[in-house]
Amino acid sequence: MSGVILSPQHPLSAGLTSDSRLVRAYRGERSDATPVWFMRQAGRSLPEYRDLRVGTRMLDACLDPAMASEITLQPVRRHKVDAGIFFSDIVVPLKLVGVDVEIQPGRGPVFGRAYADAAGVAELTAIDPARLDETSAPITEAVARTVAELNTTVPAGSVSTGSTSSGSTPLIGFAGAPFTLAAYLTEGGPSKDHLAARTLMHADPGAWRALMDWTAELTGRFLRTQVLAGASAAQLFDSWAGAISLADYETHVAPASAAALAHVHDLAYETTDASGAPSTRSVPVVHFGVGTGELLGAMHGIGVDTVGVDYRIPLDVAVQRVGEGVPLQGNLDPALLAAPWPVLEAAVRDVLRRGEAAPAHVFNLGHGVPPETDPTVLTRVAALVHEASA
Ligand code: 1CP
Repeated sequence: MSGVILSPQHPLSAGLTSDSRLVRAYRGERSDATPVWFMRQAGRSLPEYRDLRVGTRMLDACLDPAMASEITLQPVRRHKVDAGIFFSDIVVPLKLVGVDVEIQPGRGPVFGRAYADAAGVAELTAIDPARLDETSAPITEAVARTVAELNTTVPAGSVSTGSTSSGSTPLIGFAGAPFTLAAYLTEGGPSKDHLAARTLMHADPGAWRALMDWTAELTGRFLRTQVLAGASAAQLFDSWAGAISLADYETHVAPASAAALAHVHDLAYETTDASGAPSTRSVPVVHFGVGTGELLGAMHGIGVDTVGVDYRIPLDVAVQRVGEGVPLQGNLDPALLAAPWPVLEAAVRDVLRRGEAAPAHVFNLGHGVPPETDPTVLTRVAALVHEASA
């Protein structure tokens, strides 16, 4: 793909987010404090979210630009985190091209059927992923509204620690990686061990390849849409990649993840470097999965700037697996959010200390915020991260 320069109004091009703590960390620079955001920071842990969602189904909320935007902003205002993550779901692009999928409360994405064999895959891949470009207006609008709000009302570094960062809080766009989407598509819904996907990749490598190629094209377009509309970084969630071996990851998964990311790798913005000379930078990309200790090097190898680490591996060990010079994101065990404050505080400080082994660190959890989390604890953790790292 040939390079595309983001519009001058894009927050990265306009200089609003290019020197934010988050974007600087994603390019390997440390700033006045370690940036922090939480996976699943929007959602059920927030009473204001539960109020807003009453009577609206999950996917309807995702496709209502005003609602999706408001839900995205809620945790940014409340916790003073250094990024918003776009409120959506990894199955939204499937819904937008006409796949029969809903999100069942307490369960997750459920499909009208399972796409577990060649016939199922043929039916699915008969849909043209380019259809997304005709149906993605609610995504573009929700991102644009969110970014406009972040630019005007939620300045970056609005913390009490004497911040020197300026501009506005960046929005992170995200998409599901092909394997994680395939884990749902082949089962027809959530599963524990993702057996159907692991079977198909060996039982019918041709059908698997077709499924992965199609999914990469669709999810890559979804990610690109968010960046073009104003997201300042992109995160690819391969949440369930930890279910497979390194060999299977390299052969049957990594090429499709790389193909998905090709949809954003060509997007760039113009800026000036430290000496004032003009330079072009690409949009930062983060890659995360759960239980991926064995895969971290390979997950970095598909061409990402920052690797997200789950809570099973200390960050200083992750540095050795990913290779030095790579910024890391993570990795407080979400279970600790319910522990007594002294225990939690010690764990936060430990994560920060181990994160010093990387050139830059974005503090996060090792997976999503549990729905029953006390939101005041998250606010306190965000403040502690800023204070302790300043
Ligand atoms: O009604 C509800 O509140 C439904 C719960 C919910 C929410 C709030 C689901 C269903 N998705 C979401 C939003 C969502 N999904 C976000 C929001 C932004 C934020 O972080 O604040 C994000 C990033 C996702 C991405 C997502 N969806 C992933 C990857 C991230 C991860 O947590 O690993 C995955 C695996 C999904 C599938 C999914 N959607 C919903 C659920 C409960 C699940 C997991 C189901 C399972 O266990 O397999």
